[in-house]
Amino acid sequence: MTDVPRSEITPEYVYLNRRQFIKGALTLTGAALLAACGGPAASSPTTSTAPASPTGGASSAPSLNLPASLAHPEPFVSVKTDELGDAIATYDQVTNYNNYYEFSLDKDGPAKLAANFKPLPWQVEVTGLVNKPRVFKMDEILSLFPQEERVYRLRCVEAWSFVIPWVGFPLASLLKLVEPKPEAKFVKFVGVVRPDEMPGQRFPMLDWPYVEGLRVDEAMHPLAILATGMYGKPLPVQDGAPIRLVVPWKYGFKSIKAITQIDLTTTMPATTWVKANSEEYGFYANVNPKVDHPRWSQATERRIGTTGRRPTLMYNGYEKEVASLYTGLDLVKNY
Ligand SMILES: Nc1nc2c(c(=O)[nH]1)N[C@H]1C(S)=C(S)[C@@H](COP(=O)(O)O)O[C@H]1N2
Ligand SMILES: [Mo]
Repeated sequence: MTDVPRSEITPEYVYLNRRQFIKGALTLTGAALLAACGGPAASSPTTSTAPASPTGGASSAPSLNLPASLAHPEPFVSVKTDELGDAIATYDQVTNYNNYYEFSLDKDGPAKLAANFKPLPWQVEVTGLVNKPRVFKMDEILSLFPQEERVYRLRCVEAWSFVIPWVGFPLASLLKLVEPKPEAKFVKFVGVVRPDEMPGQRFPMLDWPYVEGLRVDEAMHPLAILATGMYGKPLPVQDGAPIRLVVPWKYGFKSIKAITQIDLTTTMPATTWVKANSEEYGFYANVNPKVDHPRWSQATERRIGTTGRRPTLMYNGYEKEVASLYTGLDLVKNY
């Protein structure tokens, strides 16, 4: 698989998901839909019917042809480390040590409670200051935006971290499709509210739904992705199924899970952790070893699965890529 560009590989789960969606559609509406969908595509999920990429043109349209090397239930990930040489965490580590207060305050709580949550069907509504407001169903998201793997560090504000192989697509691709108006300055993300399926939401430990936000220029940065998978599989419920934000240069709480709405606004959104405690959590939340949390140092961190502590990197190691977003900004005031 070394001669196949990674961006052209369809992860196993994208293939499996489409097959599931197609199977579901057939169950619902039978042969009529098969005809309406154009026959071969509906009956053979290995034939590509995906439209051209909204950003890259026809040449980067996703292919549904599953490479033989991926025709097995193994992780999509083909590298073992991040670009700094640090090991990717194991799937077990990443799926059993989570922050997801809709479920539980315990790190192993979300994994234990995940089975009651139904990530499909799902849709993401894009509203506010855009020329083309739109509701994206999950299968549309998977076919409109070529899915690619991104190996990123995730650094929680609590000073622990993981290296995670996400699968997803640039948030910018979706935003370009809906065409933000010039007056849009912020992007607000809204999480799901399902107290029946998420026991933590039966208690007001946070103000539900979970809300996060970015400036539009941050949201358009190519490192910011919407993740639909990890380790070449669909996102597990405890990691934000079926779709979550990943902004690798910011503390983990910015990377909101289970997104149902994306709203473009002129004013800075009131985000969950700022509302909960604005002394301790700011809107920017850029990883910064020199700006401590009021109750602990941010100079070092614990990489889960390893011993000892390691220095925290400015912008979580993505300084070269993102520092220019913050030229002239006082990083102490704008924590
Ligand atoms: N909806 C929602 N998103 C959330 C959270 C949450 O409680 N609810 N926790 C955040 C925090 S604090 C972190 S560190 C990351 C953890 O992501 P992971 O569990 O996939 O490692 O998710 C973030 N996204
Ligand atoms: Mo976090």
